[in-house]
This record gives sequence, structure tokens and C-alpha cells, in this order.
Amino acid sequence: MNRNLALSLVRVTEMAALSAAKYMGRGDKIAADQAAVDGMRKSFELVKVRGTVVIGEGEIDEAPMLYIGEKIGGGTDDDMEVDIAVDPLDGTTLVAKGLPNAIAVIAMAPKGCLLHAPDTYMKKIAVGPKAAGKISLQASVEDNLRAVAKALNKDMSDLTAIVQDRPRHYKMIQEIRRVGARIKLFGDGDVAAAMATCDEDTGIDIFMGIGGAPEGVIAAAAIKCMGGELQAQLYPMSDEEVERCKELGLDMENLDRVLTLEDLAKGNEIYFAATGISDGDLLKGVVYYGDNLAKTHSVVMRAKTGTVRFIDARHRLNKTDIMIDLMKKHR
Ligand code: VTB
Repeated sequence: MNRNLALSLVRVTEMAALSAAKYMGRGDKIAADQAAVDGMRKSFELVKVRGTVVIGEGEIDEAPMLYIGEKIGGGTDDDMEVDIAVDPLDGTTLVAKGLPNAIAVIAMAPKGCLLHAPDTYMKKIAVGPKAAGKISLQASVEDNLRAVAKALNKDMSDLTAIVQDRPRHYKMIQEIRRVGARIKLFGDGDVAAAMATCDEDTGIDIFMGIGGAPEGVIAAAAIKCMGGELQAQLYPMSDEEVERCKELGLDMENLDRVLTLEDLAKGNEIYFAATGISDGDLLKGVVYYGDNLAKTHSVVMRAKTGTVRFIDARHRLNKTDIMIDLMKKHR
């Protein structure tokens, strides 16, 4: 696959972020999400691929754009067919409330290489490169914390776990405290939270918890590019979610099979891009300077080379038709 595709992906997340960030703190998560979808969908025609959305905004009857199965991209017959996994706004509540850590994110791989995750919960554990190979979803919280502390040569009291602040995690949080590690809680956005384990500058060493399965596939694509490890297990928490797994034709006898990075994002032709919407551990949020000038901070990665590029971009919001339309619609 053309390695420059990664850079064209970042335009897509930049547009999503520039649109959605307009809604920061305005209390309307639906409008924020719609703005992100608009930005991502309109700019995707610039990406020369024949894409199929495998993780998106929902089924065709739920989402007008970026629905599962939608054909997107400006590719022609001689361009590659790819799977596209998008979360135009991971953390709608974060944007609506003006909280940190919201990102626009996209992963891309050759057709059939991204797990078509059902819309259910997923149990996940993730670490950065130095602790890759040392974790197990089936091990205890204590065993995982001790294995990672050893791999990172850290005292337990220097180790930091990132956990989503939800009642389903309270028992695990108590266990982490008993073992003696530090905890960083987050409200929403577990793609950014899992990715943070792969950048030592965040000070975050291990991600543990139950979150969205679609977000788990997207995080796996990022972590594969960054050389970390993520293990996951589908974790349907209602009969409706079990039904969704059945409808996708998943092997119900082995639904709780531990999924590795290779199961979630196969091969090394994995591309990933994300742009910060509000300030986060890894990516800074959008800044509007006035006079039609704005700034974005993105990361774009490719598993094949392991190249991780951070891109600080300045955008003239009145220069391109796409941007003019988006800024007119979302203000
Ligand atoms: C999870 C997480 C997402 O929403 O799906 C979470 O993966 C939903 O958790 O990143 P609850 O059902 O407990 O609210 C996000 O945090 C944001 O979409």
C-alpha cells in the first residue's frame, strides 16, 4: 500500500477535529459528533482508496454517514481495497462538557485485516513496547502489575495504571490500590487512554478495563504501529449484546477467546491517524487563533515501518471549499 496514504489520513482526522472542537463545552454531544462525522466524511474523498467502513457510526439505519458497510474514498479500480475503522469523535461527552482527551481517529488496513467488532463491550489490557509480551488478560491484576513494573524497572509506587472511571471497575481499582500502583482515572475516550501506554512521556504504563469493542480494534491498530501490546476479550454485558455477536456470525462457543493484536489488526499494512480535539495525554487539542487561523496536533503511524509522526499543523480556515463549508455549518 502506498506509504503516503498515512499522510492523507491525517487530513481526515484534522478536518473532523477542526469541526468538532467548535462544540467544546457547549453541552451538545450529538452536534459535536455530527460535526466530526461531517468533517471526516467530506474529506475522505481526498483519500485515494476504495474503502469500506467496518467500524463506524452504526448500522445504515442508524447513521446517515460512515455507517458500517459504506463505501468511501476517492480511489479508482487500480487503487487498493481497504477496511476503514473510524471514531470521528471518541469522547462525545468530553467535548460537550469541555473535558480533556477527546480525539478524532481512523485506522486503515487491507480488506479483511481489521476485526469487524460488534457493538458490545470488550475487556482490554494494553502496554507499551518495553512491557510487550509480559501481560496476560487471564492473569490477575497483581500479576500483571508486577510483570509490567519488572519489565519497566519501576517500583510499584512509580507504576501508573489508566482506568476508565466506571462502577464496573471499582473492584479492580481497589485491587490496584492494594498492590500499591498509581491510578489515572479518565471519564471517556479509551482509544487515547490505551495509546498513552505507548509513549513514555505520558507516564502511563498500563491500560486495564472494559470499554467499547469497536474502540478496542482501533486502539489495537494504533498500538501495533507503536510496538506495544493489547489483548482483548469480547465482553457482552446484555442479551442484546450477545445477540449482536450472534448476528455477526461470531463463534459463540469461543466468544471469550483472548484476542491478540494479530486477531484485531492483522498484518503490518496497518495505518493509523488521530487528531486531538481537546487537550490529552498524547495530543494537544484544537486552538482557534481568530482571523481564520487554527492549529491541530496529530499523530500518524504505519505498522510496517513503525514510524510515528507527530504533526503540528496551522490551518487557514478560509482557503479550501471543504473547510469553508465545514466552518459555515459548524460555528
Ligand atoms: C467506552 C469507551 C469509549 O465510551 O465505549 C465508553 O470505549 C462507554 O462506556 O471510548 P459506558 O457505556 O460505561 O459509558 C467511550 O469512553 C467514549 O465513546
